[in-house]
Amino acid sequence: MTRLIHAMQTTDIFSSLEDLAQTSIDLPAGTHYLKGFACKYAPELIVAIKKITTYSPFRQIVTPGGKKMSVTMTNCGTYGWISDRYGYRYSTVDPLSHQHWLALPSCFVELVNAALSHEHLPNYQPDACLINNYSVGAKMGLHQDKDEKNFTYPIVSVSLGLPALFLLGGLTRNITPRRILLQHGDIIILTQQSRLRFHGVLPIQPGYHAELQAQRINLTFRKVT
Ligand code: MD3
Ligand code: FE
Repeated sequence: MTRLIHAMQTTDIFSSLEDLAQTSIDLPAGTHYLKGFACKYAPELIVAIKKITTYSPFRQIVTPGGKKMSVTMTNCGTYGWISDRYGYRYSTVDPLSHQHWLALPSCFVELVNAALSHEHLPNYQPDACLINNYSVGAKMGLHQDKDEKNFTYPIVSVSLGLPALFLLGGLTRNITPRRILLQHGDIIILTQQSRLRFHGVLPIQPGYHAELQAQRINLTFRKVT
């Protein structure tokens, strides 16, 4: 019932039918899609994000190839994901401030643990949270997440604000990705056979969200070490 109401309130470019279909679509093994799971946590998450971005502001990332990403990023937790001309890596220190990242807020940890429990997945304590900020038009090209030491820990992703079409590909780049609509409050968990899938995000379409205005924020939780 909650899902239906959620879908009917959708006033973006995606049709309610496509949205409803995706709540029952069969996802590949190791992909868990929790529609709207984080909605009730969102106000608290957004307050915490404001505190984190005041301390470590969103910044544009340069890839080792010298290209600027359209997504701006920051981090909290023991490890933050960073990139510069020397490559991608995790660092305990914010390269802008030379200070450690802020600790994971308790509401972040509680949400991750609630989502993992809901899916009957083993609990773990994330040591990294990458916070991606998408303005209208921002996108993320197909890539794999391979900078972590142990791929047996799931990645938990929380979407807030404007919707996005998420691309979930295969274990090689040549496989046509499927498109999954990620809306405010949706959680996707990637584990086992899906952990190393290629994935990306199509350009964010113009829109307005009551809590985040013309912005999409994605929280990605990981265990790095
Ligand atoms: C599928 N972020 O930060 S989150 C990233 O919406 C990243 O900001 C996207 O890809 C975003 O690296 C997607 C969902 C996600 C995260 C990790 C994955 C999907 C994944 C790892 C393997 C397969
Ligand atoms: Fe990724």
